Amino acid sequence: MQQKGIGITITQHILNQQRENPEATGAFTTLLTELLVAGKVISREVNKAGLVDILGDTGKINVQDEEVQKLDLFANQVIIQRMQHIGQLCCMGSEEDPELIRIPSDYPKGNYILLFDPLDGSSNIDVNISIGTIFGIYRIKDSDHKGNPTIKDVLQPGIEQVAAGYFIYGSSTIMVYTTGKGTGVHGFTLFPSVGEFLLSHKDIRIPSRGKIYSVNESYVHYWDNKTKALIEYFKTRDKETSRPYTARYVGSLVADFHRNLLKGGIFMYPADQKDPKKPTGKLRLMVEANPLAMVAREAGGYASDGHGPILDISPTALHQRVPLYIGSKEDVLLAESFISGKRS
Ligand code: P6P
Repeated sequence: MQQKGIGITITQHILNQQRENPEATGAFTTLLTELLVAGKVISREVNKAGLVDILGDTGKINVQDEEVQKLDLFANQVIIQRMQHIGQLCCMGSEEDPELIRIPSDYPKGNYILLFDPLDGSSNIDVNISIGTIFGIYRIKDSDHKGNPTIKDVLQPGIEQVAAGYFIYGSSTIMVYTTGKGTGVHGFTLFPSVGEFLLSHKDIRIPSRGKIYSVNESYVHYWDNKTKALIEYFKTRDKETSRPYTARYVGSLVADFHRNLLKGGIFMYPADQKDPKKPTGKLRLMVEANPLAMVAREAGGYASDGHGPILDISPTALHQRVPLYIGSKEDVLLAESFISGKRS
């Protein structure tokens, strides 16, 4: 009887994509392959966090004024140290670092820019809720700058990403990514016994409309009336439009996004008056919204700041925050109609 294969590894999938891309030089393949190693190392530490004393905070505060958990720091270091020596990047940007991360002078530079949130949802680390790594990859526009890139080289609209995706460290570790241009969104599950990510979710398509809404409703008194009306809409009984929706909110963006990507639904982090320093909400454009917006769009969904596509926003700062409505296209367009005032 023929031995059942282990299926397609992500490495094979990336090489297949490279073969289909005539101008591919293998640089991108090298980049993604090394990112996979970083994901495996982080996955191992996340999964044994309960056993090893790396829980709890470091006492440090990051650029977002958030307590840095030891695993945050570890994940950040793993990605930086693994990715800086492969000769494919000219710089990096991390949610944990206020400034651009330069490639040390003794390492070769490349034409790609990696922006990432090393461990999103970190407040859930010690309660064993799924957390994740989010990444977006750009190509520097002027390769003459790759020796000394500036923030201007990095602040590109999300539509310019050449790839984007995330690792979700949960009951299993799954890597979901897309290289855009209609290549689809694919998910690969890590088989620790094999040490490989194997294709488990081929060509993910998000339902055009869902039945799930995800938002932290404890902030209702910090929202404006349009936002309140939108959330009320999802809670209102209406047989014709299959409402109310079901509320699901984990408090870990990658976990909430991944569930809605597979099942359909909308995740919302509206602008709020909770923190005067963050009037446009908590989530970051460059390392959270843009990568997930590319995945959503490539899977047939949509991501908006409430007025237009996330991917069209011209960034003004590495850590700028943005309201985020992301998921099933019809649900996000409806959210946009409420927030932009076209509908009440
Ligand atoms: P709140 C985690 O800290 C995070 O950045 C996202 O993963 C998550 O969606 C959001 O914050 C939760 O924020 O304000 O609802 O606790």
